[in-house]
Amino acid sequence: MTGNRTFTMIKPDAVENGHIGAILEKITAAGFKIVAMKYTQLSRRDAQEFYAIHKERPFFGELVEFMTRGPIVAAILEKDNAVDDFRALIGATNPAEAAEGTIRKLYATSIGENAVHGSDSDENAAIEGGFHFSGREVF
Ligand code: RTP
Ligand code: MG
Repeated sequence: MTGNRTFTMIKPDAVENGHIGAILEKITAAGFKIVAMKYTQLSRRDAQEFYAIHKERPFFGELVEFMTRGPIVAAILEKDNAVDDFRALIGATNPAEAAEGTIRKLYATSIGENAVHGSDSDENAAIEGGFHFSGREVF
């Protein structure tokens, strides 16, 4: 059992393809409560910092280009076991390997452009939420 919050982004591909509403519906139908949310666009510096853990990976440049090319929806979600349950809801990084009914299976187009982000640990959920939201923006 992990903590009760996770952080997500609806990535630029899913925003461009008109999937914000459907993805938020899946998230709330799965029992997550939205405790913070904003429509925003990452700067190059934001994306480089957010994905710093991947900076040596061959896809890092592509990832920064992708994540900055248009607006995203950023949100903090609350539910028991939030991190693990949300990663189950979004499915595998590569949509071709994602389980039926998962958000990536339904809305992602490729391993790079995979519709949504989900924190991978309680510690990162707190860091990532703090990166996007001040205390006054979390309810
Ligand atoms: P995320 O952090 O976005 O929730 O995704 P994840 O944990 O499932 O995957 P991660 O390994 O953390 O990778 C972060 C993001 O980098 C892009 N990526 N591209 N071209 C590639 O081979 C590749 N591999 C990863 C994806 O946008 C992935 O979500
Ligand atoms: Mg990750």
